[in-house]
Amino acid sequence: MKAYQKEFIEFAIERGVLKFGEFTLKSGRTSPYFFNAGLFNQGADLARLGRFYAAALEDSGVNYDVLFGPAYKGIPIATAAAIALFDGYQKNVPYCFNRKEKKDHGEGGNLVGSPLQGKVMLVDDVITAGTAIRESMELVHANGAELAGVLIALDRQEKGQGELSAIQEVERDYQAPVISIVKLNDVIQYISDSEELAPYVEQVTRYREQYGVSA
Ligand code: OMP
Repeated sequence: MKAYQKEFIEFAIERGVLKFGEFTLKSGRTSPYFFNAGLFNQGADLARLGRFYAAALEDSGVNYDVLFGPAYKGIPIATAAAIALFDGYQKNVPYCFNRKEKKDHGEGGNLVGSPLQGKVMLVDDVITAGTAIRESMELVHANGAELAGVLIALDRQEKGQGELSAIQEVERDYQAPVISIVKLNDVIQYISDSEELAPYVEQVTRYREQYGVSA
């Protein structure tokens, strides 16, 4: 685990974003941990969050033309990442986002910001079963753009519809990498090393045995 990844887990725990207990997921699975990116809800959080996304993106070496933040949670994340790429790496990257409600007056359409074209880096919070990503892909394709990659905070490393992880399915179906700041394996390593959180290791490991993938 790299230093920025450990710092990110610490940051998420400190802000109550990464929690341990019992949670029901969108997929119906009962999970011993949950990542609620909505609790990064202050200016300082957003500034730090943007720097972590930018670091993971730079670390990946993947090329892209535009950042796309799907409504709603992807919007502040893509915005913060674009600012951090400029501040930290002198990269002036175009970004755009969609509105969920289609506008029928003014400029029309449901995209805001830079045109959604070329190689798109889709920026979001978490992928579990991949449903949210598939919805966004319809927009990317409808605009004649292609997917450069998907950038998320946490890869839960869970099975999707079959034996592959939702992320492996996305990579297979769209031929593009999924980049994450941290993965479940990093979280397990982190809590194993923490006196306070070590009691959760067993439940989280059991969950990984039931729903996880090895890769
Ligand atoms: P999928 O659309 O199944 O990939 O799930 C992604 C969504 O699940 C996220 O956008 C959240 O709404 C929600 N989620 C989290 O935010 N954090 C988690 O740790 C787990 C989930 C989830 O419900 O699976």
